[in-house]
Amino acid sequence: MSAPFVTAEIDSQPESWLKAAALADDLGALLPRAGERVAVIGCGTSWFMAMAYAALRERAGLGETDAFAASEAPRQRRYDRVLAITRSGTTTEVLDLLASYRRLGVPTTALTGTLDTPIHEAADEVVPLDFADEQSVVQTRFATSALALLRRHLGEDVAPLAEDAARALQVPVDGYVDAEQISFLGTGWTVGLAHEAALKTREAAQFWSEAYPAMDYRHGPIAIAQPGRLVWSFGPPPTGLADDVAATGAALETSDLDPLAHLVVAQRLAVELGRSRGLDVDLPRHLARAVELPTSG
Ligand code: F1P
Repeated sequence: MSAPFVTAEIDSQPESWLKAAALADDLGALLPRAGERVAVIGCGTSWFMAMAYAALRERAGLGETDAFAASEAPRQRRYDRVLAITRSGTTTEVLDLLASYRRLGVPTTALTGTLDTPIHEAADEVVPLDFADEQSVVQTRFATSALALLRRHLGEDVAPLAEDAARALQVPVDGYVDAEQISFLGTGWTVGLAHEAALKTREAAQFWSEAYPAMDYRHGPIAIAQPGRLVWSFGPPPTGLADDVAATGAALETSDLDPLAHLVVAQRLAVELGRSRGLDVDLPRHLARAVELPTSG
């Protein structure tokens, strides 16, 4: 079996994050300004990056920031700005929602992986991350590069994150390939990463995974934990959770890497799980590069 596209795309993330950070320095004026009330929207992976950024921006004290799946965003709210994340630039729900906000007079900015797609008309401002676009249907590099760009815009230094991503490419994942199930957990901005990691294993490997805010895991989902299953924490687990997981017999994965780099490890595990099942990890069943729906008119 030849190496899938997604493997090269995962491996290129350290470099791609640095390029994204440089773009934030160049085009930062197009991104949400301090104090603006912002909604961040996307679908699938892009929605999960929106969740992560919204929590980080609000934590940084830069303004109220909501995140929505594009299909669920409240179309009547007069946000100061709407930020859309879409690799393809053609996702129907995103284009549709931006048209609604245009009618309301809400300014919009899009982060996209393409140069010549409908998003360039649908959004008022576009930040193109075409260097991070991908051949695999399964998103990895575009999503994490978009988040690296946004973290840079929040004032973070991306160089140490890129170094962590390079370390993440060396972490062995074969020890987890036999896991029967994984519950991914996060806190604050890493809840979005947990959802993204779980989506990766479902897309690339048809693997049973779930995702929760770490503090909510004890409110029911822990009933799934047992020997042979794995609990994966993005960021340190809340007090007492490691003991609670140990008591179930499930294994617990934690890391001292930046959580975005820890997501790179989860991406690699998703690919290994898919390959161990003989799947085409670049082209999951029932999925296309973008969901383009007939418009209701
Ligand atoms: C987002 C998305 C992906 C998903 C699939 C279909 O598209 O939902 O998250 O993995 O490939 O598209 P986009 O709006 O970011 O292009």
